[in-house]
Amino acid sequence: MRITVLAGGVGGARFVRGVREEVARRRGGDEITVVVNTGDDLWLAGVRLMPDFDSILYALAGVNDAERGWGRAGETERVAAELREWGVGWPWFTLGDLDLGTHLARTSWLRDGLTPSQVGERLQRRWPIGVRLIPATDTEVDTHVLVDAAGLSGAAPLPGAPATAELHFQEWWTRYRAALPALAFRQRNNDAARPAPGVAEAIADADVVLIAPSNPVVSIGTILAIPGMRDALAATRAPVVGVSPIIGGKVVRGMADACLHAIGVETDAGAVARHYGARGSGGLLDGWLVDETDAPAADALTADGITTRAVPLWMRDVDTSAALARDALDLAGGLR
Ligand code: GDP
Ligand code: FO1
Ligand code: CA
Repeated sequence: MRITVLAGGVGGARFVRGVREEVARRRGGDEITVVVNTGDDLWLAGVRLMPDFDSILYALAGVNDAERGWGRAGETERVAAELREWGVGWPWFTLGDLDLGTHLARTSWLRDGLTPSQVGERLQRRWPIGVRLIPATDTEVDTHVLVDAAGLSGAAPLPGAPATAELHFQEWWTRYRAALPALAFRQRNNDAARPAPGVAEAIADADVVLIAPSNPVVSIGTILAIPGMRDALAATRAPVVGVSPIIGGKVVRGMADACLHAIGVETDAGAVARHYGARGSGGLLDGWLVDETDAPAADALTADGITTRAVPLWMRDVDTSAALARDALDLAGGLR
């Protein structure tokens, strides 16, 4: 069976680890392709970072810092301390020493002329992670956040200065912790973007497409916004099943609530499903998993064309992640 997953960083990594585990327990041999969000990517201190790609790569290789959710286990920060002294990069954004090795390798290969997806292939050669990771696009579409300029740190705005400002998503999140209300999210250069080689094929040829419980706006939304992506998802014969990142009206971690608020969607498992939409009416989803605490939403969603089941959604360890993957695959199996 060919399983294609759309995913962001931490929620994506936990879910994909579960899919890999569930496939191995069944019988193995299934092909898992993960289309990874690239909206969080950035240039910093002369190197290219791909945070969601690296989060999944490190987690599947078992070399991630599980507590923090990003970067490497056993990390040191000697280079970051030097960069701060030089005033290079962002003082609130730490590039760990081991992690910097990845960014230097990636940047070096990009400068040799490789595309981000080719670089991604090379990075995966180091560890036998058992799945294929592909950045959603090879075009740089870094997400920027439009905010009210009055909320920014620093001097008071000059008379006549623009009332709004655009920050890189990473500045909005790591510097301001999403406390500045987002007026809009913009992916620079998105019109010129196309799905990376292999992405449209992985969707078209899939037996099942899974939408990880990732941020619906800046992870999944960013993938879906790439021209050609929605058409590929609409055309596939595979059922498309999503998992809610919202449990009991709350995010499990991260800033999805602030992102959803910015686009006028309630932080609620049913509201996220309706935002994605039923495939039968031009949307994304055939099936949707909500947590047992959100079971009351299931019947109405099913009636609206999104077959919804309530199952335990907390991914506490590899067993609970695998159980969630099994529930998603079972739901998809019933929809095929
Ligand atoms: P990011 O790129 O690191 O922000 O990670 P993703 O976009 O892949 O996922 C972020 C989302 O994962 C957040 O909205 C969380 O609510 C969700 N999430 C994290 N852990 C869990 C979990 O155990 N279960 C579910 N259902 N969602 C989770
Ligand atoms: N998140 C932080 O909150 N602070 C950091 O200093 C930080 C550094 C960092 C470096 C490399 C990397 O791949 C990710 C890093 N992150 C950091 C995580 C990242 O900002 C976001 O959590 C994700 O992009 C959101 O998905
Ligand atoms: Ca992310």
